[in-house]
Amino acid sequence: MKAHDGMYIDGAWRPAAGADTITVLNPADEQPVGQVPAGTAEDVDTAVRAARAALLGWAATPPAERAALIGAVRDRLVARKDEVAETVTAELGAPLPFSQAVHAGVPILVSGSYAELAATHPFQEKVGNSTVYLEPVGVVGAITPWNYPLHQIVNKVAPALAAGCTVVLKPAEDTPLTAQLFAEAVHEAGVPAGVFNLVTGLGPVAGQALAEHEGVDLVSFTGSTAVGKQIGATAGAAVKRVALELGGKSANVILPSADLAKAVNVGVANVMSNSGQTCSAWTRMLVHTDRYDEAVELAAAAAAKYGDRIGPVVNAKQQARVRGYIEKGVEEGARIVAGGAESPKDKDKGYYVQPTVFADVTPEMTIAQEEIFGPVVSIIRYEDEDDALRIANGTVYGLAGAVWAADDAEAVAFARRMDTGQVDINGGSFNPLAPFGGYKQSGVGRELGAHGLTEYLQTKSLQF
Ligand code: TXE
Repeated sequence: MKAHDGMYIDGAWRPAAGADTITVLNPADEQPVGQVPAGTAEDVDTAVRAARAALLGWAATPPAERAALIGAVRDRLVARKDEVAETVTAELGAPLPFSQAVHAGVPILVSGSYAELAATHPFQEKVGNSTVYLEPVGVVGAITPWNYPLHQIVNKVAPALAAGCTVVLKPAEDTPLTAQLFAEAVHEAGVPAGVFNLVTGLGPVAGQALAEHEGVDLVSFTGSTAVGKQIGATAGAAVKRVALELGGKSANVILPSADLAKAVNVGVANVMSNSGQTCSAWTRMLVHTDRYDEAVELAAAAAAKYGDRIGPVVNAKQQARVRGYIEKGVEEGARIVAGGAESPKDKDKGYYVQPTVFADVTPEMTIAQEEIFGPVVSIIRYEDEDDALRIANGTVYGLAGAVWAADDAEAVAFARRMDTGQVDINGGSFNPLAPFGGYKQSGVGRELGAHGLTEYLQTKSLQF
């Protein structure tokens, strides 16, 4: 894989301040696929200064021009779609068709939506005798995870640029090659120097330096709840804006009137997708006691079909973590009906985990409370709707979820009582304009659509 040995700062690839590097491994065969520089606080400082210097000019650029440049970035992603997919597959291990459709396809949709929104969003409004201007927050420090390497970047960079902010991105150390490809796309699109900057590096070094930098006005972070809390505390102490997209433990609530087979099959597919490394994954399947056994059987059969179709998890640490949760589930009395903690039989290399389904899971078990971030479904029994609601809302998280019922109205009535930011009704389908983000400890702020753009704006009102 092609890799740059520098940082993309102020419109050019520049040597890193230090000599340390990060070797990127392909999780499917554990072989190196590239090497990137491990940035330091000095690199972060250079990048933030470049972003600050570019801010006034970019903020003053008419929204239509900003929109055209975001559209040009999108066009470069379209032109290089195969390369994006191959790069994500190399560093995340995702099967190529999934990388094509989702890892490359979705960011194209999202950047396209921001090209349109940047041109049409009302950056000014009249309120009585006042004019309210929606102005860019300033320099954005974006810190992204590896699970959707390009999607997570575009979710932050596209609305930030649409708003008139400039950006310093610190991508995950597991997937920096996709971030370098994105920087190339930004460069080829003709986005002015300093508007977008990339510093690759380790979280506690480059990430922390970015989150703590005085020249950063807003930190937008997606990742673990533990690091999110730390970043939130740092931002709070500095009275700095922060957006946090953290973990989830979403409930897939199958009401008694639902088409059970469909709800179970789509539910299992939802968790197995991306090897379970999706923050919004419906990892808890809630089924009425009368249909519980039937659901368990259907889920076990569905998971078995995924055996050789899912990719590995991202790294050895994540593999050990997911296996640890599977072992914990057994220890606490849940029953494995598909998969298990052992490596899949046909894989002697790569960080693979078997698609796993647990039955007899009770709401307080560790596997029903903590984010596993692997291909593991926990099936929980409920007695009636109130019980289902209590279980659905009974974790510290509230990111996403699903409700299935014979008609949408019944599902909607239940969804309105859930403490969660996004619910798919009878299957749903991805909408790049719908706000995405968490209730409770799943985060602060929203991504996507006009709500996602608003995160990067601050208001100024002039009274007449
Ligand atoms: O996350 P980290 P990890 C969850 C998921 C997963 C767990 C651990 O449950 O199993 O988190 O994953 C940067 N200051 N999610 O360890 O460490 C880091 O370099 C500033 C959910 O990979 O939070 C990377 O760029 N930055 C999730 C980013 O934070 C720091 C997606 C995420 O890494 C930092 C990923 C620090 N001190 C994991 N430490 C989701 N919400 O989608 C690390 N980073």
